[in-house]
Amino acid sequence: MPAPSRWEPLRQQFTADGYLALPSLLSPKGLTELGDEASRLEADAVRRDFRMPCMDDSPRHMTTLGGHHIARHSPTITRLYQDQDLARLLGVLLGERVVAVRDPVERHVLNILHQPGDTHGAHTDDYPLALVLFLEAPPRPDDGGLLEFHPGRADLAALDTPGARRVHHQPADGYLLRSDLTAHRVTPLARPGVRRTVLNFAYTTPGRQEATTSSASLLYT
Ligand SMILES: O=C(O)CCC(=O)C(=O)O
Ligand SMILES: [Fe+2]
Repeated sequence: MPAPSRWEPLRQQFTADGYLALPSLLSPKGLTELGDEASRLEADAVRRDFRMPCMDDSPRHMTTLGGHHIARHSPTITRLYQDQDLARLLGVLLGERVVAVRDPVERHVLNILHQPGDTHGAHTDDYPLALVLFLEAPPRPDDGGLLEFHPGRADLAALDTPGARRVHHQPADGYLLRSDLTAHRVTPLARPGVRRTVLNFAYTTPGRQEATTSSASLLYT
């Protein structure tokens, strides 16, 4: 029998929770490079303030930039998204082969919360895996900007029931989310002067390339 992979405990944890923290995923150099890219791209990002009809009218107060724009203006981010070693590792953690999302809009996006009350309201994603990379984050948990999710529940109401979890992240952290089956949202920023900037890389499994909702086109085009 082959020795169990050293990733096996993490795979099990990810399967159980639908969430896996990846603290200090980015090196200091990686954080600086991606942070510079994000600052440059932010000039073209678009302010969004609306409720998402297909997600129980949950609020979106944030500034976003879709993957089609990122692909045109950031070879660095595109290259990182397509890194084969990264896709292989995500496949080990999911327990299935992982491939890039074909849709240029949703495959990699930039989400910026920068005003008090800014929030990315409750939803599930179209594709099974979200790898979220933190470029900026509020310093303290009571500053808001927490990821909130409910393991094993895709219904958005579950976010307000016992068992929902809230997690604070720092710049350079990442996390992996089983984002199609796990209801999630980002809590509102609680005070002026704090910012939260993430890159979200969406991945899928072979043969699953259809978006299931119109939410990405409403938020990113
Ligand atoms: O910003 C986050 O932590 C979550 C991002 C997210 O859920 C998304 O982009 O679909
Ligand atoms: Fe999401």
